[in-house]
Amino acid sequence: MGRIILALVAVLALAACTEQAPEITMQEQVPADQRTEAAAEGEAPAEGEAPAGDATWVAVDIDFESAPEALPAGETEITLVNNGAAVHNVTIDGNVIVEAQGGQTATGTVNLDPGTHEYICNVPGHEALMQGEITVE
Ligand SMILES: [Cu+2]
Repeated sequence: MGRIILALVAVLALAACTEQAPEITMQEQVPADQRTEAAAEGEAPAEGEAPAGDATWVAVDIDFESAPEALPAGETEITLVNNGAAVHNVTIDGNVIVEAQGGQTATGTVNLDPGTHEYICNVPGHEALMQGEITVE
């Protein structure tokens, strides 16, 4: 009889112990401001693209990919973006205004009267494909 009572006491004691087992709570949430994210960088215009509305010619081999259709009268700075490998230039009314080596960008200044002006690239062999007109007002 004495052994049974001892055994019962032992079982009760065990049960009491397991009821007091500590609770373990995992807290793995990371605050939003501590998450690692790639730093946002300012977006520069893609290289080789003409800014909209600018007096910019974009040359390739062998063509003017884009060119302004109109320019203001008076002194204007123009930009030649040369995305080709060959040298190209912008020649307006027979005057070379700006020339850029392959892969380069250059600027030049022109003073235009109102009216229609012809532009070409006067590098030998280019004019047939690299020419157009701009309206100056
Ligand atoms: Cu050219």
